[in-house]
Amino acid sequence: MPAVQTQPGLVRAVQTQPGLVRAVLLLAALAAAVLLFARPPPVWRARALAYAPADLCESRLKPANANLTHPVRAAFVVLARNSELHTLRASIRQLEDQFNARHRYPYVFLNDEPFTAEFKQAMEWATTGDCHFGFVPYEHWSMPPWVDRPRALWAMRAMGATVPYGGSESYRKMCRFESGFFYRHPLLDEYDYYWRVEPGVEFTCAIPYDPFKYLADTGKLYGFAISLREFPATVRTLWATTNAFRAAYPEYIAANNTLRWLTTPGGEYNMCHFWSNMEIASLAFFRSPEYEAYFDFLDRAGGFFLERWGDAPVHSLAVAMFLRKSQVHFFDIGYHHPPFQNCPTDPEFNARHCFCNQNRSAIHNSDSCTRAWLELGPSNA
Ligand SMILES: Nc1nc2c(ncn2[C@@H]2O[C@H](COP(=O)(O)OP(=O)(O)OP(=O)(O)O)[C@@H](O)[C@H]2O)c(=O)[nH]1
Ligand SMILES: [Mg+2]
Repeated sequence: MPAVQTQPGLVRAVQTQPGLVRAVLLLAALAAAVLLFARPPPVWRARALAYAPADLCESRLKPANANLTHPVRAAFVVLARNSELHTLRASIRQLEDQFNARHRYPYVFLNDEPFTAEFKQAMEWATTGDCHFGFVPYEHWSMPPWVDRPRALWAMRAMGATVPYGGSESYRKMCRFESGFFYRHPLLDEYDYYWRVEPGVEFTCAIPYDPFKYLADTGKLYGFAISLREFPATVRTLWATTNAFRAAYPEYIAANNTLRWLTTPGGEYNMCHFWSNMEIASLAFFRSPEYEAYFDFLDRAGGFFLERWGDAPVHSLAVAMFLRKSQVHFFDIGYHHPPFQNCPTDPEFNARHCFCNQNRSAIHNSDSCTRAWLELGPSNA
């Protein structure tokens, strides 16, 4: 029959040998299902891999620290690449000599790739505190699926070399991680305070007291050494998004907040931020419902990738919204993250305990916001 001859081959086959074809189709469907669930897309796979026990804690505890108890549950937190071993070791040697050899606070090292045995051994030897090495899971180190990736790549190309790391996707992943995920890493669960340390920084004075204990004793929640102004191109819509957050969650904004420190007379963001590469802070602050709601709100807006929102302005805006001035402390310690530094103001302390030049301190720079912070005065404390 002509009608049968013009039918597509599959239909014809179903009609002539229905049992066989149905079996083949069933097998194909089964194979597709197996493939789909055995090889889920990257985010799902990462969730299964996240925090594999072997990555969590590979440290051998230093025998001398077996019975050591600290006044505060605190740790240094270092995000670093294996390739930064030598610059990091130099920073840690200074931190140990100026402070930690007398306290032996532990270290948590985090990386989006597994640390090498060489890196771990070098850190164990450079430090007096116990070392813990952690892996950052994929979902904490990636562009989230709701961000328009072609638009983000276009934005990166457009920003390119106009600002530092303007064209870098990995820098954006780092900023997102330092904004919203470092404090959720299970290796930090046993700590209440953290001190962020980066490869290549210098500690240029003795630190004759315990900054962790200082925060705990005074009830302060956030400490910084340097403040600066952000590159406006990196945060074009951060202030508008923050204002949208404030409108959505008015109950989270502290009555006597310090938003006035980072706003212009016209009510815009003045770009001031605490330089987050050196912050000593309460982890409870970051784990609070208000901070997490703020980070999630920003993350949904996509600005970590569609622009280049830095963790420093994000932390600072959160501090300004959620804390009172009396809960924030300027640590006048000797600290150098090129190209800026803080060198203590007290001349005698400086002469006795430092190798920095006070004239070079960032506080004298017109881009510093530290004087403005100190001059906010106790009125809203
Ligand atoms: N594991 C890992 N760590 C990174 C990566 N990118 C940056 N970091 C770490 O994140 C922190 C901030 O990165 P930096 O390159 O120092 O960024 P920055 O302080 O804004 O700029 P510079 O210090 O001037 O380069 C440092 O502790 C780096 O070691 C990365 O791709 N992988
Ligand atoms: Mg740095």
